[in-house]
Amino acid sequence: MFVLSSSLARVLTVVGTLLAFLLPATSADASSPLRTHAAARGKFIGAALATGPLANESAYRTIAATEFNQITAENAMKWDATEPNQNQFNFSGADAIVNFATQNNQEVHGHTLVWHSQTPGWVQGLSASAMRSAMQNHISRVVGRYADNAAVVSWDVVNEVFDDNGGMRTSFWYNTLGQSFIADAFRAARAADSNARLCINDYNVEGINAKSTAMYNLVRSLRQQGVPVDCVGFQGHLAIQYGFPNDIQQNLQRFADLGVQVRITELDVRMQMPRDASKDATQATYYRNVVNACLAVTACAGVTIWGFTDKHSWVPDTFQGQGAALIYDQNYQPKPSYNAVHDALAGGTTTDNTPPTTPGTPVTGTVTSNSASVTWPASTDTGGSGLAGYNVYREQGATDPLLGQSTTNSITLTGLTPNTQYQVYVRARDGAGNLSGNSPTVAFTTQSGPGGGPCTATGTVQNQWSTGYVVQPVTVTNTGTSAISGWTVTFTLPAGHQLTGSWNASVSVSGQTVTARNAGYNGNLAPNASTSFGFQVSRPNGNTQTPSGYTCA
Ligand code: 9MR
Repeated sequence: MFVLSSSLARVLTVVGTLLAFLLPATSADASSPLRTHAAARGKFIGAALATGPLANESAYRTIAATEFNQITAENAMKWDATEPNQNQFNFSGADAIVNFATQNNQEVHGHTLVWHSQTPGWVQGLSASAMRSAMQNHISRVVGRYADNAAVVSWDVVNEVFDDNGGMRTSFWYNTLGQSFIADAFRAARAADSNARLCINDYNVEGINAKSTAMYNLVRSLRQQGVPVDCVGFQGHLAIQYGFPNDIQQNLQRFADLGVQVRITELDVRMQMPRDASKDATQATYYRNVVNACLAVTACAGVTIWGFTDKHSWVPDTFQGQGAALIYDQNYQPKPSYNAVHDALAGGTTTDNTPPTTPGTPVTGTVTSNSASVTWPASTDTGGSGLAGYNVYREQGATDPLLGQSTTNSITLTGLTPNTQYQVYVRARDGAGNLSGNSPTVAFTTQSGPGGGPCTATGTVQNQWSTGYVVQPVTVTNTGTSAISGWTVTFTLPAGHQLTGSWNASVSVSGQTVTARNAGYNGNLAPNASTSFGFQVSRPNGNTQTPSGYTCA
């Protein structure tokens, strides 16, 4: 009888798993999730997961399962979680992550075995020989637990062993054991799992600099000594205010040329809050560039994002005033950075010709003399580039002016003309510039405002007799290029003349100066439009003078 050796069985299982996630279940199209596109390119796209939201939030689980084919435990496999007291192991969180990944056909990267942070005090106080034994025991137990698990394929064996200048970090590991703890840790991991890919991981090593060069020299030297370093992890905690490491591809390639696998292990791109469209766009470019760098390097296995939703991210807790570092917002809506990752993985070969759905009927909120808030049922976009925002137009016949743009399904329109009726409608636009159909319109009228504008007034004497006269019409014309919503005409009565009546205006007299303001119904004048009012005056018998000095404002 032919019996598979356990290690051969394991290899076959691993191969099967790899094929399952590398081969797309369906061919990728614009609406496919990230993992489908990544698999089609032979890469993984991953996310670090936290056990709390994984247990408690279905939106978190759904996106984690749907979009990613690789998972890293954000905290659950660290020493303080797995061995809080010496030889008392707790794998509840780690198992939850591994089980989730197994159910969803995802590979797991173990993070992390030997680190200066999140390591219990009992380890830090040990003597050199006890610390070395404790480290080897920890690695053996943690790696050993998942050695036969097909989902768990790689480990961060040592994490962040360099300082930022390229020297060795003077951690308790280094201070107690010297640099030898690194090689010992890799050997212990290999002994615990002969198949897992063993990585060294660090931050600020994405570009070519003193720290990444120190890492490069260490990896080369360890491999020359036969230490089983298979892989280098570049964390990728970036910030848009500090610039992009433009030599990232070149850097990945120089490590690849040492014969190791490379991977982006903890990508996030933070910004100074608050978010805005321009920062989002810069962030999206950073994400796109990182993914493209990995795609361009054959030995780059994939990209893991450090979380996926801004709802759960380490950034705001660590960097005051910064955040929004991930590809979904707090409400699990994909951001421009999601589209950037998606489009990069899709190879830019997908062209989005599908416009978003037409927005629903808008409704108005607060309307003032020069502003109006408008809200509408949102659109969706399935074309791949994602919903970018909305344009709000005024219905005006042949060419409808654009009144404003919004990235959300509401807007406060400003700069409106007082006492004016507007009919507005909304069109959604996607990241590729496709515009949806027009929503139904909503009508509103702005309130009366102070009005005013360039205008002229001319009075015509219609009828006169020896003791009086009628001026009709006093023609008021809007001579400006925009509508006005009110006017004030002043003129002077000759000495001894008295106003005895007026119509179509609200008139007051001070000395011989008459001030006529528009009535409620004739204040609005479009450019070049006119209206009129009239008045009657009595004068001394035989006086033939009439008013003069008509001015309009
Ligand atoms: O995201 C992790 C956060 O929840 C923890 O509080 C923190 C503790 O140090 O570790 C964070 O993850 C780190 C990762 O393990 C190693 N590289 C840097 C990550 C961000 O600090």
